[in-house]
Amino acid sequence: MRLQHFVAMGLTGAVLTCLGAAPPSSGGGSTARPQLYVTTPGYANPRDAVNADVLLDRIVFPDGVTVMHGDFVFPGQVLQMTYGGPIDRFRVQNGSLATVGQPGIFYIEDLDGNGASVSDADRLLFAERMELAWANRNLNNRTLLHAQSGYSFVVGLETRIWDSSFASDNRPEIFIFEDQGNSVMTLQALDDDLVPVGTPVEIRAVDITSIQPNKVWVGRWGNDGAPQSGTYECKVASIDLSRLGVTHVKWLKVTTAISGGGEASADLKIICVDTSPAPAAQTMTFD
Ligand SMILES: [Ca+2]
Ligand SMILES: [Ca+2]
Ligand SMILES: [Ca+2]
Ligand SMILES: [Ca+2]
Repeated sequence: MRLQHFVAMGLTGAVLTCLGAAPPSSGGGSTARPQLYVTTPGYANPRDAVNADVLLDRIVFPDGVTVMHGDFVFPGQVLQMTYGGPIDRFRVQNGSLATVGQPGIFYIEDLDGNGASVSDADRLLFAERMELAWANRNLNNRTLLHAQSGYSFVVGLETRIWDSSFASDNRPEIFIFEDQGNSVMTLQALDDDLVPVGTPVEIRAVDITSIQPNKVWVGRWGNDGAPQSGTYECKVASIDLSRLGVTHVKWLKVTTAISGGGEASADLKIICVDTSPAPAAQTMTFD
């Protein structure tokens, strides 16, 4: 037993060294935020890229741990889509000059071929559109809702993610990008049977803040996809899994609110990371 324990501790140390991490720290700095860097290929001024690619490149945590885009965990499935709002208001979108993600504007009501109303088929097809838009790191490729209405869905991540520390910590795992940071939504972890587990977390405008160290801007397009003047600031909510009351998660339910001040309708992109030691090693650490 003693030998097994020794081996397990050695493994934990090896994994942390591999990540280039200092040992997990519980000390101070709970307000320190990750730094999120974007690239805008072909555009020296990032604000000129708002009809093209605004690519999340890397996330640098306060302790120096860096996750490059190749290690991001994207949503892989969208299930149980609900939307009962008006037509001409809810869409998946991307810049017309985008090379990452399909360019253009896709309204939910149009997907079944009958643009007069939103059908069950529309909701299913829109969920597939969301999967495509969220499977990449282009922050322009996102959902947008222009109505005082709500929607909900279950999102399945490509892979299960584990908390970097089972206590509250400064390496959040879930990043929710939202235009202007003026929306309200509830995030709920689900188990593999899609049953709620842990604690629901309400994300309010105060939780959705400017990206650091530099603000990030995304595009505005009219109903026909034509660029509109100005830009939206892309803000982010960063959620440590401890806030959701779980140590790992693959399935999440997101429910956007229909009121809450400002433009309550949520414009979303979700990207996750996993900076944890191997799950078995982390479990051993807690023995
Ligand atoms: Ca329709
Ligand atoms: Ca964490
Ligand atoms: Ca944690
Ligand atoms: Ca918004």
